[in-house]
Amino acid sequence: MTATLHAFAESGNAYKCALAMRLAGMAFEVAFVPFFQGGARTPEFRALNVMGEVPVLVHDGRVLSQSAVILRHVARRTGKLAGSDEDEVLRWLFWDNHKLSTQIGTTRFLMNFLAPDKRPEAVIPFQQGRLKAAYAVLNDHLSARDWVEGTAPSIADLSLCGYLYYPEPFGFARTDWPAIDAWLGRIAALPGWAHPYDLLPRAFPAQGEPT
Ligand SMILES: N[C@@H](CCC(=O)N[C@@H](CS)C(=O)NCC(=O)O)C(=O)O
Repeated sequence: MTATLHAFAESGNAYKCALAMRLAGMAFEVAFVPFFQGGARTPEFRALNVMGEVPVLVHDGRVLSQSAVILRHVARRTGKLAGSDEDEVLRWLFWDNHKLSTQIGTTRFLMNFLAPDKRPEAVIPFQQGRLKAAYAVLNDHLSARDWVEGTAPSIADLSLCGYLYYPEPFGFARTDWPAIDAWLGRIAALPGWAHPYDLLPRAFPAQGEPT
């Protein structure tokens, strides 16, 4: 049965799952979640994921949430992108969830998607400071290697890169982090790679684009 990803393009957590399925050649369709209209807070969505979080993957009678769990499911089902050391892959998935993707998601939300009068201005530089330390860790790790784990792209790479292709500002410039920049280029060169805004339906279409 074809998998259904409940998603919207501005979600880096949804993007990393969509990208993994695309690169692994796993067919999926998208159920758009109108997140900014409360689409992850409805009783119907809570019945899928009590956490009220996007993404959710429905596949073969299973309902999976948490991008790391979905990524692992894709790797297991397709036999691709699993990496060579399961513990090391898991280690980076946890680190990404704790120190990178979640922090970027919050910072980018505050800076771009929240009404300016509701923005907690003091929080943003604090978050950006924490993120700078995380970019340094990732940049150091990638300075002597092509991929986060092993010698081929894995779900660890896809989890970590999930928020780093977006155009909205959140305090990250690829040019400041040469090893991250080169690695993002390597991922974007993989056959089938697509930018988040070309892979999933957007909540905020760019000005002038059809909705
Ligand atoms: N650790 C989760 C994070 C998921 C997450 O925070 N998703 C955002 C959208 S990108 C969300 O649904 N946020 C709603 C909330 O925090 O209540 C994952 O990796 O899937």
